[in-house]
Amino acid sequence: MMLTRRQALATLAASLPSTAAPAQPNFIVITIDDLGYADVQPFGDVPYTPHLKRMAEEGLTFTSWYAAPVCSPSRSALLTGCYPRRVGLSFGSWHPVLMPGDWHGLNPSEMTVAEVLKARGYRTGCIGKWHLGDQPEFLPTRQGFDSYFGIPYSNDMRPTPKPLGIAQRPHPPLPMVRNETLVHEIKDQDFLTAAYTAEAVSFLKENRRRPFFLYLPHSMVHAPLAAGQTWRGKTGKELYHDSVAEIDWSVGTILQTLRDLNLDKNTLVFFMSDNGGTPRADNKPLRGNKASTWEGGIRVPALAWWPGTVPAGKRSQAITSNMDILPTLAALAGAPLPKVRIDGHNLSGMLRRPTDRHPYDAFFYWSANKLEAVREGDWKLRQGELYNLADDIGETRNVAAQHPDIVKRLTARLEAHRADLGDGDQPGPGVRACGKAKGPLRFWIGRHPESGFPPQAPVKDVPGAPVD
Ligand SMILES: [Ca+2]
Repeated sequence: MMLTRRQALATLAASLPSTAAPAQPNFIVITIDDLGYADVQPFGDVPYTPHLKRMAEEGLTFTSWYAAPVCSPSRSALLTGCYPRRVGLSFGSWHPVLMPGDWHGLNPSEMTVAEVLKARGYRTGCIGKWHLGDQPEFLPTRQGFDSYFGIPYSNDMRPTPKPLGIAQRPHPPLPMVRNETLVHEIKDQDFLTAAYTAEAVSFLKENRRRPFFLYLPHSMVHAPLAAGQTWRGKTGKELYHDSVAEIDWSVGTILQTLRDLNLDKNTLVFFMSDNGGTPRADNKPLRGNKASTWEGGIRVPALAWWPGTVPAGKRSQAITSNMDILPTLAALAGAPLPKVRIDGHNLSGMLRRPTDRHPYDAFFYWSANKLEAVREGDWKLRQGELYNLADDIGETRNVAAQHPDIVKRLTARLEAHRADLGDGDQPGPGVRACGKAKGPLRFWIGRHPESGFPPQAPVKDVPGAPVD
């Protein structure tokens, strides 16, 4: 019997194992700004995050997922697969994170995960907070994203009655940008989470018939806090929790859209925070908050969901990180890695067969330009103090005196990392330069104060001033 080409292909398709993952799965990475470790289920015992609870029940929960202590470094790690220090973004041009009108940004020569996937034919979209440079050459549309909608930096970088806040100088009005065009001056942020969610749903519907990568970095739950009218008062607690509940709704809406479009079996979704929670968050049982290298500053809630491929209801204690996104998605898409050195690991095997085996021999904690800590297995050496995170997740008992051999080994780890990336003001040979804008520098709204920029006297370590 002669088969037509179509029949032959249908026969071949039918003979393939039905459990095989699709050749080019879709990817969604959702990050929440400043979400604390126990602010959502299954990490914390709260009643108002049912969608994340279900996502965890249907997917994989990472209990030792690491980001970076603050926004811009964390985002650089996620998009490049590198320690922020390696790509020159462990610190901004004069502040721990990038500012409006900043002359620094993620170097356009870095290959982002969006560029890796775009080269494999993926449609790529970024919706939300960018924060890797707001000058034209640094925008998402110049870093591999076909489309962008959102605020190009942090939602607190706006005019305030007392402009002596985080930046020690006034900010321009907060812009909403579509691709490379200003579309709106944001005054009230209550609409933000709903607007990003609606954009994401549109993106999924538009691209349902081709492989896509959606990066959705929410602006919430970073202060100034906001929530849509239907969410205000919903939890019976402070606005912060209402905002968390709305984020949960957003995640639920995205997963339901995938089910409705029959894309759920063909789409890997990651959920995580971009750094530890602020004092307003619940970071239990971790010590410390955002901007520190205690676990509470950098270890974040994270989930992976891909029904039929990622087994349901599993947990992993393995050391995993934002830096793993690029190598993992590249592997799943069959895309080559960037030619430069990266630090993340391919988790595609672990997604199918969850394990507690650490992909990292050692994981390093940078606080801005300072290398402050290293973790190897259950051991963490921080500023000369040794903690066993398996026995003492809250980092309450320094056991350095009892384990000089382990202190010595982890100190050697730190020295090896220093030999690669340097420390403080001394970059090592493995550091690549961040991007520097050619200028003239601009604000999205209003005139850039060229005369005062970059500031003659860098502002550092303002006592009491929140970072980011
Ligand atoms: Ca953040």
